[in-house]
Amino acid sequence: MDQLDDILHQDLDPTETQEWVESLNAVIDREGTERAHFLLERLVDSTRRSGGYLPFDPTTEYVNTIPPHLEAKMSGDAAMEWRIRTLIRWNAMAMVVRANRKPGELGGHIASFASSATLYDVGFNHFWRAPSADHPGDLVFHQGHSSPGIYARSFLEGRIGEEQLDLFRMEVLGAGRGLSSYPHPWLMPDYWQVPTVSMGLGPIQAIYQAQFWKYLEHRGLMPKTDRKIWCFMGDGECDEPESLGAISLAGREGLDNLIFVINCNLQRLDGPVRGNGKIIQELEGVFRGAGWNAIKVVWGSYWDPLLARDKNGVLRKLMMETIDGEYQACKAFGGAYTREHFFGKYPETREMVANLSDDDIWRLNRGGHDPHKVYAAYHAATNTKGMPTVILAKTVKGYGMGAAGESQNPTHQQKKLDDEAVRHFRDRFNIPVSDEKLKDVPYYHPGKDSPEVQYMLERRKALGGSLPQRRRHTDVKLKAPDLAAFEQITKGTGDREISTTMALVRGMNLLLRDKAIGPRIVPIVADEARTFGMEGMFRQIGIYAPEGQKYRPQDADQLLYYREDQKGQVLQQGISEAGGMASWLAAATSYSISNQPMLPFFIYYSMFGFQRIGDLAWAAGDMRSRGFLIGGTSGRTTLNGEGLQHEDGHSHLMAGAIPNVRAYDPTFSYEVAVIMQDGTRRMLQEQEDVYYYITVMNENYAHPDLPQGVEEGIVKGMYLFKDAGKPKKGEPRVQLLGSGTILREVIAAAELLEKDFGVSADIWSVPSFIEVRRDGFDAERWNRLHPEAEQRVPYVTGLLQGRQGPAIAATDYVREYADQIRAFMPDGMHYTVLGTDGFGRSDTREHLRGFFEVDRYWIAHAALAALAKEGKVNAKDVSRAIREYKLDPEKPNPLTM
Ligand SMILES: Cc1ncc(C[n+]2csc(CCOP(=O)(O)OP(=O)(O)O)c2C)c(N)n1
Ligand SMILES: [Mg+2]
Repeated sequence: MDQLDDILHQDLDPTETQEWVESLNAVIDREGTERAHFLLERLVDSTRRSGGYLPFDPTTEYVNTIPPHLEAKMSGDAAMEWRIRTLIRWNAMAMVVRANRKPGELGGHIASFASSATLYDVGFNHFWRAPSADHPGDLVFHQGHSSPGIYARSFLEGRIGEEQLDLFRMEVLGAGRGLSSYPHPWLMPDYWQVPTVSMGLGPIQAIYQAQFWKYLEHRGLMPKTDRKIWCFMGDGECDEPESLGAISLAGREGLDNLIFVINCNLQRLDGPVRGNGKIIQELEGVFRGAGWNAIKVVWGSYWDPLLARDKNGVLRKLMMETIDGEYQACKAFGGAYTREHFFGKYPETREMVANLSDDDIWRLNRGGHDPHKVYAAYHAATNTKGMPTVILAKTVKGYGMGAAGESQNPTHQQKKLDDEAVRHFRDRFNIPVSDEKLKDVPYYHPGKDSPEVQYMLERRKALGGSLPQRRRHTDVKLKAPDLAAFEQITKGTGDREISTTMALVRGMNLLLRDKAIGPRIVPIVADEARTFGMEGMFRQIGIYAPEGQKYRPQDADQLLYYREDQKGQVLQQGISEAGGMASWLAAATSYSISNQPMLPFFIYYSMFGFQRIGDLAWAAGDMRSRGFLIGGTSGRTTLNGEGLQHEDGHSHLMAGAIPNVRAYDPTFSYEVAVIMQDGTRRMLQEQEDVYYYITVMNENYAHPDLPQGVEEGIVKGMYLFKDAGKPKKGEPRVQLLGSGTILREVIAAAELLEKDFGVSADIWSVPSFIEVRRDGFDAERWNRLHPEAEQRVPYVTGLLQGRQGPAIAATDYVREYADQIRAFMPDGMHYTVLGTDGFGRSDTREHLRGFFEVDRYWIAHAALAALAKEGKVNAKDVSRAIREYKLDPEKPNPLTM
């Protein structure tokens, strides 16, 4: 890069250069910039053909991308907007400072919004449309820790009262009226649409949301519109892999409904983002390389006259040479310092500011603080066709905070301004708060009839209403098909052996046939459709491709060829689970964001789910997502040949930590059917804010018919699969529990126990230990709080009460999974849990289940050991089982291997 800089910035023959530049300018004047571009490309081409090495230079000069004469002019009243912005700034600061003068260490941020206030204001005043009868509305991803500024605007608009501002970060006390620290739809379901404060999740979601909007349009579910997604993010946030990891998709698919606004205040939490470099240049290169329209808003209008006088380019050269650490120091140390250390570097630039006072130099503003420059950039972005836009806006962190925070390294954490700093803030922005009142840092509202508020409201009215706002329910009414519609999978398979994955895919196909719901099914894969037997969908409903299929697929002569289509329904996200998940999130919140209820199924290797994209799954709960996540080839021993990094024995525990996830590990196809039907009903028909996690397996076996009356038990997480009847006198009895494929080992263990030891067993299928656990803890809590009322019996306690013998559970998951319900065993019933603790490895299923001690022999042995403890069988019987079933007592614990 340094070498390239040298080549590009050393002028060996300035006169010759000047002649070329003049010729080019003549072309621009006469025929326009397109013609000039054409000529330049030809010259580059010609140089390359002659053997010249022209490395790609992805960056442009360190000045605004839009030259002053091409700036769209702002239509509003700039003075009024400045005034409004100062009030927003003040109130945002006041809410954080007031919160932190109370006991409790509530935290909050001032400096970030201080740097981005203008970027938000111009959007709110001129660009962002709320949903209305005429427009579906734009979607704004706010930088999470800038939320005080957004609340402050709502306060002026009259949507949030003073007492509510004082409930910032006090949501328990606020009881529904508190203001959440960051954007959280879960906590403020009428206000925030997307959680963003986990850095990187906003940008990746914005990209897939934009793709999903195009998908809805191409598939005819929504009319084509000019609605836009605006994603605000920090320059430091760009370091997260999620932030930039999917930008090439946006470039490739030409997502012109997407605008990133990167607030480049050159600082993150600890210090400079690129002290030794230039973050704006770096990002410009990255985004341009990925096919984005990059608009730099580096300098404010006060620089225009200086730049206009920079005929020999020395100022531009200086701007380019100066690194971010130095730019930060200029803002931290003021005008005199800037004159000396910046302009003073070259005689030409020193001379340029000779007539300016130190204060004038200090006022030379950065682009992101100049509403005119920001407006021009937003205008250009919204009018860009065929590509996404990134706006790189240079700002000052802690703008207006003076010595308390402006461009200071620790400013991100500054939340307790002292009286002097508050006074400075007031004076800097001319806030009408008297000296006496200053110590309380009071909020300031100019009154609802004031010109400021009237102006704001008028602007918002013209743009369709206030923002942010969130839709809780869609008005599209849908009815879930009855269970009868799933007959194909509630009926047994006879001798035919299938996997639960096949059952699930059949279930999806049945839903696809439903006239109303069918088009709303969104199958999403991360390059694993074939793994899960979904390739039939390629042909049948097509793979979404915005450009259609411009080539003849290799397998065109096959029945199930790889069919890409503009109207395709399957979202094939390539090898990106984060992308698949972000895509799923867009579909799963479409009921709210686009008033279009959709039912997404994202199917993936379960190991690459909650573990890999866990933070997006957590955000999914926050966002009140509705849809199915399908953990394919799940279980530590069921996916037999893939080893340690594929064999999942714990995703259910992670799923179970998310409050609104309903997680199931079904064994039989009818269980899959009941869960799918129930989920479709709850999410699409009843519009409950829950989402489902279903693990499915690739092990083939025969499936029985749906037994009578077990539907409710399946949904609640446990039902009696086989009743051994009343025990005969003296016959030992056990209660066997299991889920997923290991339930089949449990069933086989019951046969062994009967045949080899005369022990009978009731068998319980437990498709969700999580649901059973939740019910149990809920009942327990209620009972503690209502000591004199009739006590609730936890569901599992009720089922097992009166049954005889110890209980033994086995699953293909770590022991904690089935152990979750231990507390709710009826009094006196011992509970033994088997599970697959330890790292997976490759071998046959049979060997793996022996290794992890969850096969039929280990289960039967555990049952005998439990009976022996109760004195129902002899220790010798347990030894006989160890001998006859060839269990090695000296085998090391698989946890340690
Ligand atoms: C995944 C994640 N890691 C860390 C944080 C903590 N954090 C909050 S803001 C911040 C600094 C952000 O810097 P930048 O993106 O430049 O935003 P700015 O405040 O400068 O606008 C950090 C590290 C977070 N919110 N999310
Ligand atoms: Mg920053």
